[in-house]
Amino acid sequence: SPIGVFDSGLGGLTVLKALRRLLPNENFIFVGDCARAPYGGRTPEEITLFLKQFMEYFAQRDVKMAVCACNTMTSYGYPLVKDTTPFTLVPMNPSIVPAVRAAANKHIGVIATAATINKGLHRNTAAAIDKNIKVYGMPCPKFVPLIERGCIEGPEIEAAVKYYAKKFEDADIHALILGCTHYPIIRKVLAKYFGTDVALIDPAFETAKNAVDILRQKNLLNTQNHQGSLEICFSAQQKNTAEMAKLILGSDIPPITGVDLTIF
Ligand code: DGN
Repeated sequence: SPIGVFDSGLGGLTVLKALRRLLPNENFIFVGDCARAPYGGRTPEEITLFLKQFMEYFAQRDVKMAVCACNTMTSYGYPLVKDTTPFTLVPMNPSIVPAVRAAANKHIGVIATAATINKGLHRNTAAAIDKNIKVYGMPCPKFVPLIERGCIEGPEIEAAVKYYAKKFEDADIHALILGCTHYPIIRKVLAKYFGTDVALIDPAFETAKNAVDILRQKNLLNTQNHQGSLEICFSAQQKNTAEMAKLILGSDIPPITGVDLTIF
């Protein structure tokens, strides 16, 4: 059976990409809820409801695992539903460990949605690992709407990145966690304004590794030898959606289909 991967929008495709690289034989179903993105400014109740609707959808699709490719839903809905699904639900790994490894002074920046920063996903995980880690969290509400629109280079996104990078000026961070799955899409612009002394950490890799470990432990890895399939569904599409999906995945994509999550 397939593996579901889901996000509020296009961002989760960065996690799908990491998963497909590690698991080329698996069949994936990606669902992006573009109709209701961004989730970052929504209430905990709304975010939890949306996550539950994803769970109903994937239960109906009979997946063996679903990967929550969204830090916002990992922060809010995940703790409430994790033990209620008929399949394994994998949350985003906050990736504090690789960040600390890259930051000798233990000063780590986190950029994410307001919802994720407010919930303290990274701050709490860091405190549990090592009290000396300093986490500087910054909500970046300007990013997701721009990225969803395909505005991933040029003056508008540069101005937004410059604006948030400036807020880190006094923090002396040596690593920056991209705490929203949309942000690796603007990695080049982030690198330009945060500079070469700041390691950019993309949690997609740790998350994909977690998924592989769980599949292995549960003996759920697909042993067939041919290339796995890919299905991509969105609850809404813009003109540039297919183009963006192709750009993010770096490969040809199947025709994109529609999905209505509100019926669940
Ligand atoms: N990509 C999602 C995340 O990782 O938090 C959220 C994007 C959004 O809906 N604001």
